[in-house]
Amino acid sequence: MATDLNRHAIAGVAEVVGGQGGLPAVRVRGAAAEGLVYLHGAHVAAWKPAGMEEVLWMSAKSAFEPAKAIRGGVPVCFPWFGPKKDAAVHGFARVAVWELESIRHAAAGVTVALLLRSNEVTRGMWPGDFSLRHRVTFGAQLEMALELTNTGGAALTAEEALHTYFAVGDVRQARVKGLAGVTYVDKVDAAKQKLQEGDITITGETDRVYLNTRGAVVIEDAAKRRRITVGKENSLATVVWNPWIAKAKAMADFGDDEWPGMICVETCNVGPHAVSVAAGQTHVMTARVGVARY
Ligand code: TA6
Repeated sequence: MATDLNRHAIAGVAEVVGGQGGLPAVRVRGAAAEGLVYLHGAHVAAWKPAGMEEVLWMSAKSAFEPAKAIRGGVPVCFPWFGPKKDAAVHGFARVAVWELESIRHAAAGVTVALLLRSNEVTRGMWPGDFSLRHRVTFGAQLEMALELTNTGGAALTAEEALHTYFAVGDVRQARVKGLAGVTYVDKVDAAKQKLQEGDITITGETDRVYLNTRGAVVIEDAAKRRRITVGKENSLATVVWNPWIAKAKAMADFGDDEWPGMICVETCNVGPHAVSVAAGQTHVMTARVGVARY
């Protein structure tokens, strides 16, 4: 399979390889960055800008199996977010096999485009007719554009999230800046709505959906002395998550001692911000990640 897909390869820059579990993935080794994205779930699993350490976190316990989501990197959550009766948590997109549409090499970096289209299987789980393109550019920045086109005859409404796991030296020393004054749903306190005062610090299980926020967020990682900036376009919600001790222990694909090394900052349109797309229209949600030492 990888050899057939290598018609898209760019010599010395991008090739399709057998990744973990034998799952096909595009490995990028560009001048500006290295990266890896699986066709399974269009799942970005690595991004390492030149001269920097890896920015994305991956669990050493992650499964790499067709029916399971990869733990870490950037799960694509669509067309729903969170649990759903008799269906996969966070939707079916992250456990589907996406088509490799193209690989392009330009000044900004190497862009890999993957495509998921509705079919009778997806319609059995969710009625929308759609094409979903995940356009990932591995460069000095990591840019991820999720392009949702309504290919049906009626409006559709969907939730979507780029559920990004960032690597930090110690989450207990990290701060998340940029959400002060924003209202959030606290999912570890009966979904109460609260107001964020100052920077976010992680002192226990943290699972918050920040509402009506378009701004960039900065993860200040004191342990690694680096700042990760997460900018976005056409996204009205940002989720911040760390499972802490008990929840990490409860997940088979998450090492008991891994939780201090990660934090999720998720670019999304979920809950009241689910996106509605008219027939024939396209909505593009973009996340743009940068990293710098300080
Ligand atoms: O985005 C945070 C969250 O919704 C948490 O509630 C937690 O469930 C996390 O996603 C991971 O979900 P997953 O299905 O990947 O284990």
